[in-house]
Amino acid sequence: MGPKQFVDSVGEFGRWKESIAKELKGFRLWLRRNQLCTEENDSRVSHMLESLKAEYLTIAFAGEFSRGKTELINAIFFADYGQRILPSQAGRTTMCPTELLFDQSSQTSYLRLLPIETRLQDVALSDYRDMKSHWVDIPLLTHSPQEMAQAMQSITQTKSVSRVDAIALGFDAATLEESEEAPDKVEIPAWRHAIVSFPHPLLKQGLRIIDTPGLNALGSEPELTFNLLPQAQSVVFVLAADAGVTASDLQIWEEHIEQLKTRPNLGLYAVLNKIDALWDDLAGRKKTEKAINRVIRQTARHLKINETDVISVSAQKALLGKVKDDKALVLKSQIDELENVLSETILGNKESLLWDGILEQSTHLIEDSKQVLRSRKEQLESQRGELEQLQGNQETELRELLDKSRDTQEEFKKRHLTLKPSQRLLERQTEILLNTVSRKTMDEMIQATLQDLVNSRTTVGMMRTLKRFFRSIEGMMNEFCREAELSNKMAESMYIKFQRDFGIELLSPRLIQAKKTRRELQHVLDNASQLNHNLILTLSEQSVAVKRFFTTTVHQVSQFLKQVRKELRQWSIDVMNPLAHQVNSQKELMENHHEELLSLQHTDATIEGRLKALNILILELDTELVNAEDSLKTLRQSAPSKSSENVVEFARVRR
Ligand SMILES: Nc1nc2c(ncn2[C@@H]2O[C@H](COP(=O)(O)OP(=O)(O)OP(=O)(O)O)[C@@H](O)[C@H]2O)c(=O)[nH]1
Ligand SMILES: [Mg+2]
Repeated sequence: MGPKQFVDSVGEFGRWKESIAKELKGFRLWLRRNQLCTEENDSRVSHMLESLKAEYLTIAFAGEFSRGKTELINAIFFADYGQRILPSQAGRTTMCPTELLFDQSSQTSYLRLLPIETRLQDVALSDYRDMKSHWVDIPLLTHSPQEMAQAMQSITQTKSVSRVDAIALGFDAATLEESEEAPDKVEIPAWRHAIVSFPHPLLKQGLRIIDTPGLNALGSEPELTFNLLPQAQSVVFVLAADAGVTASDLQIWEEHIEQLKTRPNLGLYAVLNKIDALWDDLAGRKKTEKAINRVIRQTARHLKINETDVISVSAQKALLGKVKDDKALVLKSQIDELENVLSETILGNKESLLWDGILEQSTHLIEDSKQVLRSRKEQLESQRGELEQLQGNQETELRELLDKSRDTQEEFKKRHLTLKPSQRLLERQTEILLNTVSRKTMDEMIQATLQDLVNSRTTVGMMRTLKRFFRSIEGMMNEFCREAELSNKMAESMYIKFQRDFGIELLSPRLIQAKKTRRELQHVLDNASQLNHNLILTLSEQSVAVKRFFTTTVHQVSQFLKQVRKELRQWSIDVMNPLAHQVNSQKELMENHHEELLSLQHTDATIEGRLKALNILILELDTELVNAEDSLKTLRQSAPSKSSENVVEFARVRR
């Protein structure tokens, strides 16, 4: 129990990933051994291996300012440094969203800051990630906690600008604070986003922590609500026990957090921090407990969640207790419960998400490969059958057999040619399908909308334009579904024709799940509408709000479609591949066999010799089929451990 628990489960996650990687690498060797490691197969395995490496486990902290988000992060993750690493103090402290992670591609630790002025550009936050030149890098000296903490102070930096400039940058006029230096200026955060990379053991295992500032930071950076929070495995909404649920807590909850409840695989928790404010040594333990429970009940009622989803804790005492090694204080802070819940949901969800993707892909790959081997075996058996019949009268029959083998090869070549047109047809259909969701289609929609946005003078007009934009996306998806259905039909009939013409069994082709794609995009749009609604409510400068919202939505949809196009291209390869593999494999066997027959005629090689060789080949194939089956079985058995099944159960109860 205790802090070790979290470290342990993250470590387990790392080991689990390693064991899957090992199995996949073994399978790649199997593919090579059986001449099945085509470029596509090889890149699929590599892709799976990479996805294992890159996956982050993300916990995001959100809530009004001064509730203790940053203190909680210090207590859970950085107590070992013996001091506060992230700046946490009374009043507004964290000024920009801060990501803590371990960047494998960087040799050194860093604090990377994105200037607030980048908000003036119509570039989404996530696109800035790859543009290093826009960020300011501060090296981190990780051996010295003091210097680390010192560097982190940048996260609290602000600057003075005019009110007009602040509004143009997307800040809400109502919440702007007057600058102390000049009365006509206001104080705004100096940075838009911060990324901290350093080799903390948990971060090295793939954990990513997101700290967000309070005070409407979520409102002025739509991408946070839209992108960063929903991607997390756990979102922790922090409240303070001494304040209870205030109006501004509730506003943040309703506008940015509550909607996450519907997201599958996301653990959402309310944390009631600062319970030490309710500790009352004079009144005794029982009374204190009662007081805490009362606040928990109120919190649950206000947020409309279960009482069991409210976790009470004292971040400050937890940090103090850990630093001073005061076990009783750590226990009293109740930090253990929060750590347990986080480690269980976050790891369980991540494992199963990652797992679904890998299991699906590797099952395809293994089943396809097995099918090729099975056909190979069939052909070898039929060759063996023919040779066995031959064993009596060699001469004449051998000649007949040679003629037959030549004919079969000719026939095979001819059939192969007839396959081309239907392949080309499917390729063309894939192009048409890709076109329905192309960048160009999207660009045209964006341009039209932008034009209308500029022309419309009222918010109502702008909203109407946005609605039209949403409708045109729906239209695009309908078209996409129609074409996808056609593509699926073509793939199916191509497979049927192939099996009939070649007499080779195939697994049924993978189909495009167009309806699922449409549903997913709808989800993206629903979230967007919700956000739009909230933005219009919060930001006083509505034209700025609408424009920012539009940029973010467009970015989301574009990213989504990019992924769809990528999947479609993969689909087309996946559908064609088995045919090519089968044809090549059969062709090679036929040629081989023909040569062997020729050598029976001209050399002193014997039928018995050839039969023996065939038998060995068949046996080898049997072994390799068993090996493939074993690979698949091992992979299936590596499914997220029992503990994560409990987590699913647990999460269901908690919701
Ligand atoms: N008594 C008490 N004070 C706490 C506790 N946790 C945090 N605080 C104090 O509350 C103040 C605010 O804490 P922060 O961690 O900076 O709060 P935050 O939510 O990160 O605030 P912003 O960064 O401004 O959004 C600090 O002075 C902390 O020391 C706690 O459990 N008990
Ligand atoms: Mg903070």
